[in-house]
Amino acid sequence: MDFEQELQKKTEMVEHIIKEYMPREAAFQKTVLEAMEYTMSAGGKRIRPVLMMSSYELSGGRDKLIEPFMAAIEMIHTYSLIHDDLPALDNDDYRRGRKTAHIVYGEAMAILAGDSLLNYAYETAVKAFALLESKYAASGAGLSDRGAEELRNELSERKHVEQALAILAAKPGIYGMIGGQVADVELTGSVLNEEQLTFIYENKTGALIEASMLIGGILAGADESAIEKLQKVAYNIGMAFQIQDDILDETATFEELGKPIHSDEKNEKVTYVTLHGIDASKKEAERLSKEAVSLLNSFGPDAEFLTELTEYLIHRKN
Ligand code: GRG
Repeated sequence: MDFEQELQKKTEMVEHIIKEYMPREAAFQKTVLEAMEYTMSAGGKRIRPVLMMSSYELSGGRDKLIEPFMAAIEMIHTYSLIHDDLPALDNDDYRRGRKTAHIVYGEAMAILAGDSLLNYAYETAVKAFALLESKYAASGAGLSDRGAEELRNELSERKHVEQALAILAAKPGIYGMIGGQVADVELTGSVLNEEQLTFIYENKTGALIEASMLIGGILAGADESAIEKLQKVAYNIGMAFQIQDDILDETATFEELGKPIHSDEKNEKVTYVTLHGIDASKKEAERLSKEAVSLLNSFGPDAEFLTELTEYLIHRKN
């Protein structure tokens, strides 16, 4: 497998799916749709939907049921970036190589665009039920003619969608991403201990990565032990991803990142890098990533893409 080619193919599929699911019709709310589209279409690595699709495929998933969830997780991630850049939070002027939403559309509209993306993510994800309905309606027969096995399959797939929705609701919330962000905001400027830093990373960054991989596994019908392994892999990827983000904030250029560098220093943020230095941070990202790879190896050769993606993420330059 040519990893770079496969990543590009998957990222293009994600772009296509996002386009398909973004809202189009607008009356007097036209400006907020433009602001949503502005930040969504600015690119970004699309790591969360790629991770979701890859863990779905690894778990044997083969149909379109995953697609509304892939679009939804990127909408939630993009909302978090729009809000994170606001003057009340990081007050950043650039993101994904463009002026941030509040610079272009004003603060009020950027807040509303973030809110709208969060809300629309759920409007999008519930479309998975409609996909299921047409899948089973297309299989032909009326209710009375349907075999017990087909009914069981439909019920089981509905259950998976419900479980995936519960994760999509919980992980971005107070026991996930927002919880981490609250601690990050409140503890900014103070010297963090290891427990506080871990809490922030697990939640602020890790929660959406975990949600992505869990939803992939659940929608494909993976068993409990596979789901448990996927969760551990996602945990390690999330922690390593944030440490690499900290490293890049110190070592990359504005052009590479498409957003300001040294923003942690500007915002007086204590990070893994400020606590342990660059070398130790690189070692920790390697360690977390190796652990994830060894868990992925237990899935066999089908995990090749995810394995390479895990390694790629800690060596990325943006
Ligand atoms: C509700 C006011 C309010 C704020 C919430 C929850 C939140 C804002 C922000 C937290 C999320 C955050 C910015 C976490 C950092 C995670 C991280 C490393 C983001 C960058 O992700 P990439 O590198 O970005 O995947 P691209 O642009 O590639 O998608």
